[in-house]
Amino acid sequence: MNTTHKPIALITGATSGIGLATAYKLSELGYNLIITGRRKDRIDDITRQLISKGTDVLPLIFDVRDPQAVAKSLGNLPEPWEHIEVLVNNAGLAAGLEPIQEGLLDDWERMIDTNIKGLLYVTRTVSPGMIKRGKGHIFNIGSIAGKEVYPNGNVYCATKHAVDALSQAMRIDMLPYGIKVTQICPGAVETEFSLIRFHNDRNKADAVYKGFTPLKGEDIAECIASALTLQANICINDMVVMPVAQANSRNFFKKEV
Ligand code: NDP
Ligand code: 8X3
Repeated sequence: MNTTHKPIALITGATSGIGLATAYKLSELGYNLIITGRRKDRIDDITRQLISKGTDVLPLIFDVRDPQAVAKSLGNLPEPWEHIEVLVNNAGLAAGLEPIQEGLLDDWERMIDTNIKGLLYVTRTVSPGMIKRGKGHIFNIGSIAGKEVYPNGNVYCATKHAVDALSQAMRIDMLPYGIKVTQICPGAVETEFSLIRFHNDRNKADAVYKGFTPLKGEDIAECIASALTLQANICINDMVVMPVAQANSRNFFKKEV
């Protein structure tokens, strides 16, 4: 229930990693939160914790790949939850790391449907309210994989290049309404990302972060907060954020482990 007159932020994929850290950061900044994800147990637990910090929370369980579920969950929000000022399009994943000729169709569908179509469904539902109120800030979580391609990154890189293109495009569309669009493009962030990419192979996932200090979800939440708290006349369009030990998607400085 939203009982206080705090601004409202919606974060997709708040059950883990970057989305979870962003929920806590925006709670600290004084936002009431709509948090989403598919794992109800986690959403319930996070909701309890945020409420104990004085944040009002509307927890919503749905799959961003399902346009009907997105419309049902976000299309008719009760007052005052419909007054979303900040949208963080974060829900996303990589599945698989194979050359194109060996890729699994199911992995491809999941990435395309979540990273591109899910982001579109949510934005299509939420942005008209921002336009009506003449106020809003949309964050799209892209990736260094949306700026470069790397071996076997094929479809994941394509989805994040699409996020890059959509961020530029929606910035143009939102221009007359004063709505900011910021794309955040992280390098390696240690979350559940690699575990999902490698289909729950813990050894492969852990190996990704060996020999250097990756970013944490909290680091990306700080970047979102820094763009969000600038003066009204400033918009950070694009932020590429790397661990110090990572120059680009392929060049890491790793210590022997
Ligand atoms: P996590 O796997 O830790 O978190 C992913 C979040 O997305 C979870 O909350 C998950 O919730 C949600 N999600 C995934 N699929 C769906 C779906 N179909 N419907 C609804 N929610 C979904 O990964 P990260 O925090 O690392 O990833 C967040 C974003 O950051 C992604 O877009 C990713 O591509 C991007 N990114 C990550 C980087 C990294 O190195 N970690 C680097 C660059 C970008 P649930 O399972 O409960 O539905
Ligand atoms: C996640 C970072 O380099 O694994 O988007 O694609 S990377």
